[in-house]
Amino acid sequence: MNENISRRRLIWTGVAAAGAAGLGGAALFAKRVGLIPPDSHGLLGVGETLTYATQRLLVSEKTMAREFNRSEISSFAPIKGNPPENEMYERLRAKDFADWRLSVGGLVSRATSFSLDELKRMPAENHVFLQACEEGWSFIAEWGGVPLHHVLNLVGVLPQARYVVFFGYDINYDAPNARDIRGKWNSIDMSDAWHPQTLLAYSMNGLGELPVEHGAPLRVRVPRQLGNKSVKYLAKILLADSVANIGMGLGSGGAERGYSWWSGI
Ligand SMILES: Nc1nc2c(c(=O)[nH]1)N[C@H]1C(S)=C(S)[C@@H](COP(=O)(O)O)O[C@H]1N2
Ligand SMILES: [Mo]
Repeated sequence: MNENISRRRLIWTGVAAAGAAGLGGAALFAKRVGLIPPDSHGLLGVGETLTYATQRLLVSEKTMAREFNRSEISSFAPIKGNPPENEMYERLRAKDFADWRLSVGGLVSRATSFSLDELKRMPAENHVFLQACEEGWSFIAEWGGVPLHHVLNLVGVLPQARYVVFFGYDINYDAPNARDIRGKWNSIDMSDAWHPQTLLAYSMNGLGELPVEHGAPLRVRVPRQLGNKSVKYLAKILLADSVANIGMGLGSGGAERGYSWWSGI
């Protein structure tokens, strides 16, 4: 048995034993070993913790999301969320996003901003994934872009980083106080952040660009989570050791509206 597996087994036994002693005990144990999601307080939180801890322990960190053939691409791609209605975005869009930049900062060695051209010159990949919304619909589409891990390596992620947080132009991403941020922001843990299939996508279904409604000029695609993690119209990516001071501190705008932060599929 390799070390990793035996550690997993040990931790899992601990969670199960703590579970037998009461749900609160399981949550406490999960917290000690770093398996606690950000929306884990209150009664609902105990369940959220067990779901997250169970998935993270039982599913290998590098489990691949299913990939489809191009022939399976859906003829219709539903849309959830309107393009940003603000002057800043309109101005960027009017110039085909030539002046748009993605800023990547927080717990990194070199905070950097990237133009769309710079991102397009990085190693590109195409993936055909299913995107499923928490509302019950789904579609298959091809996404082209640069793997998030490539950009993370360029900026140099500091060891304290535990979350990658995504902000789009349809919210107040540059609020002076991060606690005031509201709307469709989201965050993932480092397992999803380093995952080989997590993509910063600037192209859809072979178009060479993203249709505005699907998140132009750049969105993230997190293929092992529901669609809400795949934040569109990206403005800013933040590496953080905690999400407690962002918005209401639950790790995503969705969690503030009663959805689970963890949206594994
Ligand atoms: N910035 C931003 N990102 C977003 C949303 C949004 O409204 N704004 N909607 C989310 C939800 S709930 C889903 S299901 C997917 C939908 O992506 P699509 O419109 O390309 O189908 O985008 C996600 N990313
Ligand atoms: Mo969604």
